[in-house]
Amino acid sequence: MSFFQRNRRELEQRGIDPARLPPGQYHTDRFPVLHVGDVPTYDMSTWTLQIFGNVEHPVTLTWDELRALPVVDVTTDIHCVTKWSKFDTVWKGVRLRDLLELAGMKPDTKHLIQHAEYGYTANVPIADALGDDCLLTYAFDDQPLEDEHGFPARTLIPQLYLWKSVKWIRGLEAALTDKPGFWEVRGYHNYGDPFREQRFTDD
Ligand SMILES: Nc1nc2c(c(=O)[nH]1)N[C@H]1C(S)=C(S)[C@@H](COP(=O)(O)O)O[C@H]1N2
Ligand SMILES: [Mo]
Repeated sequence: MSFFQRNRRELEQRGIDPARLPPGQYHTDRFPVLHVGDVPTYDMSTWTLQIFGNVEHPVTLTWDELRALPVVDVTTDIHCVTKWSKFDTVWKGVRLRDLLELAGMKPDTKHLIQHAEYGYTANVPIADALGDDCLLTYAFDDQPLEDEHGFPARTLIPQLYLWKSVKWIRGLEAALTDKPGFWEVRGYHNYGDPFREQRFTDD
C-alpha cells in the first residue's frame, strides 16, 4: 500500500471522510511553513494595507483601522501544491469582499492581485475572492499569526492551492486585466483548483 493510500485509510479510521482530500494530496496534522525569501518584521504603528486599482476611492488602512472592521471566523481545509492538506483550520479576520467594498470596488473588476511584502504576488479571479470563507486573516487558532505563517496578516482563499493565500499581505489590487503572480509565471497553474489538480500551467 502506498503512503497516500495508507494516509487515506488512517483518515477513515479516525472517522474523517477521505473524499475531503483532493487527488494527489495527503493529510497532515502539522502546519508546514513554505515561502520564498525572508520573514519580514513590522512596526505595527506604521504598517498599512492598501486597497487600490479599479476602485472608486483607494483606501489605506492602519492596523487599528483593520482591527476595527467586522470580524468573522472561518473553519476550513487547506491544500498546498507540495501535496499536504490540513483539515479544519480555524481562522479569524475580515472578509476580502468587505475590504474591497470599503474602497468601492467597481463592478467590472475581473481579478484580484494580492501584493505581499518583498514583491510576492498572487492573482485570483475576482469571484474567487468574494466568498464567505475568503479572508484577510490575522489569527490562527485564536492566536495572532506566527511570523512565518504571515504575521500580522495574510489572505485565505481556501478553495485554491495555498500559494494563492498570501502571507505578509500589504496590498489588494482590483484589476481589469490579469497579472499572473510569483508562482504563476514560474510554471504553476493560473487558477489552481486542488480538486481538479491544477498544479502546473498545462494541468
Ligand atoms: N508572501 C508570501 N506568501 C506566500 C508564499 C510566499 O512565498 N510569500 N508562499 C505561498 C505558498 S507556496 C504556500 S504553500 C503558503 C504556505 O503557507 P504556510 O507557510 O502558512 O503553510 O503560503 C503562500 N503564501
Ligand atoms: Mo506552496
